Amino acid sequence: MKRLMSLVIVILAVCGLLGFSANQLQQNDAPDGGKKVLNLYNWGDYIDPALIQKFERQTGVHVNLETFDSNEAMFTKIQQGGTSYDLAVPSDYMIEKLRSAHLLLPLNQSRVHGLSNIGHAFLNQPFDRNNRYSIPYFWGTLGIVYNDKMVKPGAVQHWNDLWAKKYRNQVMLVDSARDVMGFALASNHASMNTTDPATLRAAQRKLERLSPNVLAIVGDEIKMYMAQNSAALAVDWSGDASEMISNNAHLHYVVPSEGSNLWFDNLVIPKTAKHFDAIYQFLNFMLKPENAAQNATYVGYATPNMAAKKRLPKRVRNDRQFYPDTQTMKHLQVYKNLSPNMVGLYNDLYLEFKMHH
Ligand code: N2P
Repeated sequence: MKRLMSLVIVILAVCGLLGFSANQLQQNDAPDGGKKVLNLYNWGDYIDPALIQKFERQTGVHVNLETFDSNEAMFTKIQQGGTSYDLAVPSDYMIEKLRSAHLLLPLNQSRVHGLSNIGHAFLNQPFDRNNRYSIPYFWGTLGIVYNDKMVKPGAVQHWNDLWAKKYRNQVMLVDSARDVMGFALASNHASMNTTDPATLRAAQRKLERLSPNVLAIVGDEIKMYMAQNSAALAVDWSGDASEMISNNAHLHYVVPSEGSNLWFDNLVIPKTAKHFDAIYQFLNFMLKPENAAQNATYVGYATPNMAAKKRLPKRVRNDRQFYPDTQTMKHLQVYKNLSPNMVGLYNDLYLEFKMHH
């Protein structure tokens, strides 16, 4: 009986061990029922679908792509933890916020190959020193798109120009609290990172006065509307502008000289990540110059990958609108990670404007 008992114990122990190592395997390689997968959480229209297919063919990893349209929406989803994303693409200030909320895993630097392709200016940034958590993906600015069928070239140079009476129902805005509050602040020559409630309220009141000119506040559809000549003006990000321009030669992009936002979107590993082999395969795939160049050509945003940039046509890589020089970059402002109270105020004021509109 005693022998039988010990046999049972040994069998149970072996089963336990097997179960445990299967679990371990799942954590490291996550076969997910034999299928290798990568759960990618990205902005809409922010990766060439052909590249995803190429990655899947090369690695046998199936990519599940889910998209978001604002940093704030992405943060909430990651915080809720309902979906285990393996990689996400937040901007600068949001990387800091995710990190301080303990929602990111540090990178295993020894598994990352090709970081030397990234330009120095994009590494070791204040929002992530030594790139402990993030790998640069794209970067860009916020600015004004105008259609020369309706706006005289040179007539729109400053944020304040958007308020001109003649543009009634002619302005489209990209739906992003920080960016809309941001350009209203910049139009008042205030910091886009202000934490002064009175300054913020003044910017909000000014936005209310823009309402008669605002035709719509929209997401990625903004590119389609502008390409179809549906509005004279739009406030949007540089790469969206470049995509629109490639579809409609009447469109142009201006970054107001009194100030605008400069942003950096980086790949990070959310805490809930599971598929580590796939994660590093994907990071290394995207760091390859030929892949980063193909992606930049498709999405229209500026690549921080210098080896990839060299492969782009001269007219693209020398285009100062989409690759501003360091001098211009100095006049631009990177968003700071503000306190939850401040973020709340920015959002409330923005929602008030949206509601009245
Ligand atoms: C792409 C959105 C670009 C992200 N649709 C701007 N940070």
